[in-house]
Order: sequence, then C-alpha cells, then structure tokens
Amino acid sequence: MSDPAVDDFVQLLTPDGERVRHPEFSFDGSDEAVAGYLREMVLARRFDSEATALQRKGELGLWPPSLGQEAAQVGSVNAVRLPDFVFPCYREHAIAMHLGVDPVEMLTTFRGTGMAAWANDVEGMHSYSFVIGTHTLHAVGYAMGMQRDGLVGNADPAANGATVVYFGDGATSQGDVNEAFIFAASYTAPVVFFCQNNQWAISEPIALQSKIPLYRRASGFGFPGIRVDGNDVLAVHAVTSWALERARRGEGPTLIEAYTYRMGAHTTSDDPTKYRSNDETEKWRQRDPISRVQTYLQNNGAIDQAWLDALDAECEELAIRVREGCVRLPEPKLDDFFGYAVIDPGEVLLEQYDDYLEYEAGFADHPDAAAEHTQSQVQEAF
Ligand SMILES: Cc1ncc(C[n+]2csc(CCOP(=O)(O)OP(=O)(O)O)c2C)c(N)n1
Ligand SMILES: [Mg+2]
Repeated sequence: MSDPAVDDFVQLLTPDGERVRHPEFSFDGSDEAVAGYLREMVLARRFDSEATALQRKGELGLWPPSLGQEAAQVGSVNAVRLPDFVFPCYREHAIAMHLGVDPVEMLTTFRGTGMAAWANDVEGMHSYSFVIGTHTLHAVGYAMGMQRDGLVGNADPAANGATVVYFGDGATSQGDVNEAFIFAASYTAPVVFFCQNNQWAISEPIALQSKIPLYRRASGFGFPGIRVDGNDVLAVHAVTSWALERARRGEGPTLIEAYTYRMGAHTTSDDPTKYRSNDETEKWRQRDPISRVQTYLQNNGAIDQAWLDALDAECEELAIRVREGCVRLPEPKLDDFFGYAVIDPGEVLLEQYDDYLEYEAGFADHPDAAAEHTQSQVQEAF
C-alpha cells in the first residue's frame, strides 16, 4: 500500500509479505529467526487480548492494549542483548515478555496488587513508566553511567552496551524528552530513543503534535533520526541493530521513529470511536504487522499449517495460564493505595481516606464492593 506521507521510511517487508531491498539497511537473519519473531508477536497479541478481557470482567483496574504495535516491539527488542538496558513505557508487553517477565506477574500492576517488582526479577529492564517521558532522562543517565563503567567503545564489541528507551509520539511534546535529547547529544550517550509513533496520544492526533515528521527533529539536536515502517518486524530489527551498534561503539544517540498504529483503544478507559474514523482503523488493519510475516513465511515454505496449529495451541495454554493466574491473585487493598503513596500522609490525605471508608461502607451489603471500588482507584491514579 503506498502512502505519500511515509515514502521516506525504511521498509524490508511489504504489507503483502514481499521482501524488498533498501539501499542502507538489510535483514540478514534466517527464516527460522523470523518465525521466532512471528511466534513472539502472536503470543503477545493473545496475552494482550486476554488482559483486555480480564479488565472487562472486572479483574483488572485498567489495561493499555498493545494491539498493532507487535512488530515495533518484537523487532527492536530482538536487537537487544546484555549489558544493554531497556526503559519501557506502559504499553510494551511484547518487550517485557521477550525479556522474561511472567505475564501473570505483570498483571499485578494493573490489578493494583503489585508495585511492578516483576521488573526487578528481569535482567536488563526497568519497570514500566506511567509518567510520560520521564524515563527518557533515566535512560540517558543510565547510559552515561555505562560510559563511566567502561561499557562503551571497547575493542571487544560483546563488552559494550547501550540503553533503549520506548516512548510515544505524544511524549515528544514533553520537556523531559527534549532535555534527554540534549543531554544525550552533549555527552554522546549510548542511547537509542525508540519512539512508537502510533498516530495518537489518547485523543490527540500526531498532526497536532508535530508539524514535521518526528524523526527529523533529531537533526536539530545533532544526532541521526530514522523513520522505519513500525509494522515491519524485519526493518525494525535492522534499524534498531544499527542504532544499538552505533551507540555501543561510542558514537552516540539515535532517534528511531517506528511508524505504526494503535489499533485498540488508548486504554480500557477510552473509547476511540469518539475521535477517529473507522476508515482510518480499517486502512491500518490492512497493514497488520502479524499477517505480513505469516504470509512471507508461508509463501516461502518456512512454516506450514502444522506449525501454525502448534502456535495456536501454545496461545491457548498461555491464555488459560493468564486467566487462571489472574483470578488467583489477591484482591487489591485500599490501604496499599494510601500506604505506599507517601511516608507521612498528612491531614488532607487522612481526611480523604476516612471519607473513602465511609463511602465504601455504603456498599457493605454488596459482596464485590471492596474489589470494585479499589479498582476504580487504580484507574483514577493513571
Ligand atoms: C507527565 C504525564 N502527563 C500526562 C499523562 C496522562 N497520559 C497518559 S498516556 C498519555 C498520552 C501518551 O501518548 P503517547 O506518548 O503517544 O503514547 P501512547 O499512549 O500512544 O503509547 C497521557 C497524556 C501522564 N501519564 N504523564
Ligand atoms: Mg501515541
């Protein structure tokens, strides 16, 4: 599908599943590796749809779907290896799964029963950032620490590392992100700024957010910017590998704009039909990141129906594990929301706490009252 707005992006696999050449970037991995990416993308999509359904059933307070962004996430994270360090935003479920996060553990954050401690169990990854843009500064600071620890520019490439920070198109309007760009440029920090331009920041379209293609902003800060077809897992892998190698060698930051689309709602609290057209969503459905990889692999005989059936069975197993695991998690506790927020609650917060207890007591005869109301607290806090 041609789109004049995106003529300048790097693409290696068309929406019809055809491999195409690019003058600067190529994907040299095997079809077996590509099949591995397809598997990760399909499993991540299944996890995402189960989590969305669990929120609808009242088991989670909130869920930010990753539907449509699987290639951007799987392609880029497959270019990461230790001692690289990843700073994700809140929608990076495929990335977390790739790095070894247990999906049920991840749900504790969205059920209000965990403090994202799951990220501590995974090497090379920070917990999700819910505050837009702040973690770009953390990623630059960590990258500068890597420089000082001698993890950049060594003759042995395996000894070198970099950080990758994931953020959205909307985040680029935050001061923090622009400050992170300046710091990274000034100190030649080994960081890859990976922007998933999914066209929307809740209900605000990219056209309002930026008057120029986002990747072009990098030149004003003094480092390369590249726009890649974010629904093409091969192109995303090629571009991210290039940027990471450059950073690890000590040549500084890169901004990658992965041009993609948020096919679902912003979160389960949002109704996208209020601000975008079905035509737009349909246009992007034609560019689905999963179907093109599957078509490519099937056309060249790298996978067959038996392979797809086995993946389907693996998805079913994952879905059952996620559903059963989620309902077995503890119920969220009101005290935790207040208790973990501040050390000294102060008069106003204590007053709010008392008001809330009184409000909740009004539902005492409803068996699900406590769970329902503490979950709505999570929603409000986001
Ligand atoms: C500092 C800050 N301001 C506002 C919000 C509320 N908020 C949550 S998500 C969001 C939009 C982010 O859009 P984008 O960066 O494009 O990421 P996407 O959700 O599309 O992945 C906003 C404004 C927030 N979490 N943090
Ligand atoms: Mg966005």
